Order: sequence, then structure tokens, then C-alpha cells
Amino acid sequence: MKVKRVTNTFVGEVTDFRISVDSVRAYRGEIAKLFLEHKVLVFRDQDISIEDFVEFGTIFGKAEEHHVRAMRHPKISTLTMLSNQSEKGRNDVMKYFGDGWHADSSYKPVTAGATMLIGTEIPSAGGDTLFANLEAAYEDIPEHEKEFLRSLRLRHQYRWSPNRDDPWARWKFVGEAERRDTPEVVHPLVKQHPETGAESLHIAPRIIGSVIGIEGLSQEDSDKLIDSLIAHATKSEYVHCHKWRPFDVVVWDNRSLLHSATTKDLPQDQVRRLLRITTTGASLMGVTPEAGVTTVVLDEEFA
Ligand SMILES: O=C(O)CCC(=O)C(=O)O
Ligand SMILES: [Fe+2]
Repeated sequence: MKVKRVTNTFVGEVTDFRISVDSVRAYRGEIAKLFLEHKVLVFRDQDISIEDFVEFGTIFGKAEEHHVRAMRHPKISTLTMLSNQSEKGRNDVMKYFGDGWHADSSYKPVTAGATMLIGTEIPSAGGDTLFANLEAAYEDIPEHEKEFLRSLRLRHQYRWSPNRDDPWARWKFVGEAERRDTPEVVHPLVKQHPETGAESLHIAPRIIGSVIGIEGLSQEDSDKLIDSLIAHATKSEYVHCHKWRPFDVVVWDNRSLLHSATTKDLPQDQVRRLLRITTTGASLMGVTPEAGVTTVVLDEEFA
């Protein structure tokens, strides 16, 4: 197994390795270590079985079921099926799954650890995935600002949208089971990576990121701060663009990165389908007593 670092601060391309049930069992520890070191690992030309892919997922923890039922694979509920086409039983906004900066399950009480995708139908151009290194961006924030950020808490809710007419508004297509699974949660704004201890932001954009705002700040101050943090964290110097080839396997660390699909820009005649596994991470821990730990605000509907 060889690894080549792709950018200055993150992303490793692994070569001379074929993912299989046996190779995963033999190299589990090495891959887990490389994952922490590079944050994104890219494996090319992995024309593997679903069983091999599922075994690969076990390196990174327990696979979670997507709370949007229509996204799930019909037979294996911990697999999600991404498609930019109109698929039976799905609201059309699901074609743009993952478009816009986010970390997976950032709006849940326990946020995601790793996410991995395998590209099964990949267009000849476009449909790239973008990654932003939150730890590198956080390092460049002046210490006095970090001090302030460490005391803050961020309110998240999957179904929340500042504009109820927004075609992406997630409240439009979720049913009762999904609503029950997605109460409001309040997280520390500065989190510590549970395995490396590195600090970074727990942040998402306001418009499609399911972020209501920062506790204790006026809506205006909260909006301004969130916008400026997102603008900082997604500057080109922190961003890597992954250009897909068929049968790429890409795994990334949601605890230290943001990512975004770019499927909205892909013409409809360009078919893009991928299979996905996400693993459950750990509860977020703030680094100050004021930031505390994640809390859940029960919906009146279900309380
Ligand atoms: O389709 C992509 O490029 C990324 C989608 C995404 O956000 C995810 O799988 O978590
Ligand atoms: Fe995502």
C-alpha cells in the first residue's frame, strides 16, 4: 500500500491496494491511522462488491441508517443511494443530496464520524465533491477570536430553513419518522476531535445547512458571524476538489472537514450515482465549560 499526499495539509491517494473483505481485515489498523493523518483517503479503480464496501465501512465504526427513509438502499438499510436522477419514491430535491457545505449529521445529537462513497455511475465531467479542511482553517484564526468562539453554542435543526419557500426546505419532504429523528440540537461551536484532540469549528451555512443560529447573540450578529466563519473555512487555500472516476472509493472525516457535492450544476443527462456509508461519531465536547456538551431540545410534537 502506498500513499501520496495530494494537498499541503490533507487528502491522501492510496495506491497498490484493492479493497476486499480479506484485505480490510488485514489492513484495518493501517487504514484507520492513514485516515486520521490525511482526513480524506482516495482509492481508485475499486470495482468491488457491496460486501467488500460494507466491510471497508467497519474500519471507521458503526454504520448509521439515514433518517430520510427514501435515501436508504432497499435491502441494506445502512447503505444510502445517491442519484442525481428523479428516482421512484423520492422527492426531486434529493437529486441534490449533499449540495452546499456541511459535515454529515451535523444536526444530530451524535454527529457522523466517517462517510465513504463509491462511484458506480460517474459522468465524464462534473459532479465533483469539494472538501474543506476545518482544522487548517481554525489554526489560522487569531487566538483572541478563538477564545471568544470557544465559549459559543450553535443551534441546529435538520428541518429548519430561514426561507420556508426555499425549494430545498427539508420540512417539505420528511414524514413523522424523520421528524421524530431530528429534534433541535445545540452543539459547542468549537469541538475537539475525539481521537486526535485537534480543535475545529462545528459550523454549517445558514441557508441550507440547518443552522438556526448562535445562542445568546442577536440574529444579526449570529448571521454575520456564521457567514464570516463559513467564508473563512471554505477559502480556496483550505479546499480540495475531488474529480470522480468510476469506482473511486473516497472516505472522509466529518469531524475535521466540511464537504459539498456540486450536483446542482450537473446537466440532467449526465447520470451520477454513488453508494454511501456513514458511521456514527462521538458526542461533541466543547473545550470550555460555557460551551459544554451537546444538548437535545425535544419537539413539542413528540415531547
Ligand atoms: O455526492 C457528493 O459528492 C457528496 C454527497 C454528500 O454530501 C454525502 O454523501 O454526504
Ligand atoms: Fe454529506
